Amino acid sequence: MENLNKIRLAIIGCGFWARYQIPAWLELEDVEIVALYNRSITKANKLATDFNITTTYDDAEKMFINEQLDAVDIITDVDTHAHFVKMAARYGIAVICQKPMAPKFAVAKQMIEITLNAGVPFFIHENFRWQMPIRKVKEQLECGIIGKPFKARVSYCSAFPVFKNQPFLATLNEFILTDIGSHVLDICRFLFGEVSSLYCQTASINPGIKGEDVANVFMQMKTGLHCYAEMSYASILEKEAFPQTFILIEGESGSIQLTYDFEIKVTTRKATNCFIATPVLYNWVDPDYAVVHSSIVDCNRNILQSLRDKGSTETTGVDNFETVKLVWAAYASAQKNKVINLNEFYGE
Ligand code: 89Y
Repeated sequence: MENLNKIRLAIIGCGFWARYQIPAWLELEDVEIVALYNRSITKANKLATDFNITTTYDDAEKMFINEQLDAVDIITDVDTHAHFVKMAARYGIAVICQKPMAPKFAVAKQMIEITLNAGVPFFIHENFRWQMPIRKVKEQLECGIIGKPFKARVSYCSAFPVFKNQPFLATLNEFILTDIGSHVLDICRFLFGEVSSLYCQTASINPGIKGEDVANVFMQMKTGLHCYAEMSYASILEKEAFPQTFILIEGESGSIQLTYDFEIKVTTRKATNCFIATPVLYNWVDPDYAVVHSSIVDCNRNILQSLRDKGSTETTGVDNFETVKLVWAAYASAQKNKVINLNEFYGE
């Protein structure tokens, strides 16, 4: 018998990420995927068959008209996010959208305004902060064992050929700060709070792509903590670690390090304690992306809490807009070779 209490969800976009986003939703009991949209119906039909979903569309308007929906999950390339967010707002349907929110700052701002004015709940699927090892680092930080943190490094450096699975990324004029910077800078906010100023330098190493593939961002957080976020897809290293983020936090009484293969080391003057924060390995994850794919479930669960009126969501559009601001302040800093004071830059 159909469970009428299930959240009725439609998926917009059937590309690379939908293949993981869908099984991640299906890990949660009270969600039903009622329809898939894709501009090419063949792709939608293929995914529908694989996941036993009965209804597909190649016309999104028709889907909004025909289906009784509680929410849509937009999993298209970034340049069409605004189009579908506006459509959902017009139909008064809650909307979840992949990161990065938009290809440009002004478009993201407009998406926030449109959803707020329509009174439509708007969430960003920002999953890196939901990775098990990163949640564990936060727990260690909050338990106070290292005292007040004063300095941190958050590193994401790899040479993994991401353009094979996501060819669209190679065509972006602004690449690494929008694609991975959205995640890495969000992790910095998640761990250390908001930023007061930043300085960034970028570089383009891979001649086969349009945008920059290296970015180094130095931030002063509002707490006074110094945070260095480094990201690169041009780093040919002894040990390829894609898609792991490494973290080192130094505090007045010790340090916390997240290193290869999810090992966390907590050091005080007395000792170093190590443990492994292995992500849940669902049977549908691609081993190359395991820690990311696994975090999709926790990110979705947290969004579901709001859809069910049972709690709040960390990655709302409004919250994620603070990350969007960091991305575009970083580009401005790199372009002008200047330190950007966030409040002054955004006239706040
Ligand atoms: O698009 C990116 C993401 O969200 O995680 C890794 C990725 O697939 C390539 O940088």
